[in-house]
Amino acid sequence: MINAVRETAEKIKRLEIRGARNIAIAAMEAIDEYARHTKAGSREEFLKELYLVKEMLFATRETEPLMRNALRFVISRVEENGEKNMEELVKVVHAASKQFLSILEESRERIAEFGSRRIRDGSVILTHCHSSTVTYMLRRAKEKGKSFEVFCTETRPFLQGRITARELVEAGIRTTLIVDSAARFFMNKIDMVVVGADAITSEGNVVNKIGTSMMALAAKEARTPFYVVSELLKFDPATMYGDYEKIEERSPSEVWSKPPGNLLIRNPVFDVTRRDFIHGIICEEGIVSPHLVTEIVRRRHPWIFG
Ligand code: RI2
Repeated sequence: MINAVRETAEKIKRLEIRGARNIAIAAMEAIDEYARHTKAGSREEFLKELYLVKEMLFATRETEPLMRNALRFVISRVEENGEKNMEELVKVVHAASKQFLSILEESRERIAEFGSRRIRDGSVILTHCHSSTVTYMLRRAKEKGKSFEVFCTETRPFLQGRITARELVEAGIRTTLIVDSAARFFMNKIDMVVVGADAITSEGNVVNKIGTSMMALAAKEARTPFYVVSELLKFDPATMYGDYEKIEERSPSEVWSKPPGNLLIRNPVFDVTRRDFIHGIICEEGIVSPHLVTEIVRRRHPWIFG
């Protein structure tokens, strides 16, 4: 069964499974499936196996605190449970992974409600990359009868913006695709920028797809409100205790498959948008200031701090 986990891990690495939320869901399914097929004979052995699954999934992509929080949530339930019976322990993993998924689902629903209320009729919205949380919120606004249009960037080098474009067009939302570098050109027409997040740090900074911080700069210069749409579950507790959020850097071949020899290419996948550029984080607690995010996470999901 470890091969099934390895397969999930490979899919995450290759971006076949992508987006923080989808990655966390895949990790929950993988650990649950693994537990159900375990051959471990004792609680200790079982825990060792779960740690192995965790390490394998943690190693896939560096900037994925949602997945890390999800796996810690499940494994801590087994650690805290004195049960020695294997069947019972497997049930603990199953129940905890299901519980995490339902917390994630509930968060998305609440975000869609709060975020869709913030959208004004007739507004023009700009988004970057593909965030399933953002598109869900936009679709909710459309369902509620709000009239608005969306500009989305194509998002080099992996072009996830096309996924956003397709989803929005299918939802009947007037959508315009632009190249990333056209963001400032259109900014004066934009009423509101909304982006997703991969990580939220203890200082209220947000890590999201490369280019996000440039869009935030452009938005600030044009005095356009810039919102992050994210579950608080993407908060990284390690940043509270001194660690920096690691920024994944991927293969140069994603930028240029056959470059001239000796050319150096860099391909960081995420960047950090400082809290001063963020109007608000649209999250499961409502629309909150990034300055307060640590306390709000502590109130809503105290377990994240371990
Ligand atoms: P949801 C994506 O990263 C984007 O940066 C997006 O904003 C973020 O994940 C959150 O996506 P990648 O996995 O969790 O495509 O909202 O590198 O779907």
